[in-house]
Amino acid sequence: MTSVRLQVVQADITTLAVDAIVNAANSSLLGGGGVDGAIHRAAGPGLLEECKGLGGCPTGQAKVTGGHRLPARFVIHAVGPVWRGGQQGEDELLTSCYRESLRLAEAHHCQSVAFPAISTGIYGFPQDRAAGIAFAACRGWLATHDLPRTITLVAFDARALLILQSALEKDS
Ligand code: AR6
Repeated sequence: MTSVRLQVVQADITTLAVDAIVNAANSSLLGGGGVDGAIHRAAGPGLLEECKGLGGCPTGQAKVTGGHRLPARFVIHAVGPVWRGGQQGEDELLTSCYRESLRLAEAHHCQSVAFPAISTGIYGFPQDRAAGIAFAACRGWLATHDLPRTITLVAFDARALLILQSALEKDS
């Protein structure tokens, strides 16, 4: 039964006491605005110091650091695609972000992981399309893997929550 392993909440992801939170990073991994800025502010300067040693990350891939001052033990920094109209491999790259993040979560024995809506802010990916991709990628993973046990998709505001809830209903 995968349904209880996948949930939607409205929250500031930096407050969640899960094993790993995912960051919607850019390929420098050196911080930015949106959820990336919020995570770096909440984690403190040690996170940037650790990120400096990672050598960046290509789009569609992810790298892991400690959580520093966050309640989460790990931060998985995933680099989503910039939306360029949908014909530049954006869907596949976004799917890859989720799968690579889950692969890292599993490798670090994470029981619980929380994702923001990667690429749907500054990178301009349409929110409903991104929600469908997120659910498909997470369900596909959960069907064949025991870890992480639970995945939380985090909506930052009420509109994002409605979009994720309607994608969850369509998908289940
Ligand atoms: N908790 C949960 N979700 C959040 C939070 C938060 N504290 N803050 C924002 N969101 P974005 P992107 C939501 O723009 O589109 C950065 O500069 C937000 O409402 O953070 O992947 C990076 O360095 C939206 O739904 O990420 C990159 O340069 C979602 O998180 C670039 O932005 C993603 O929005 C990445 O752009």
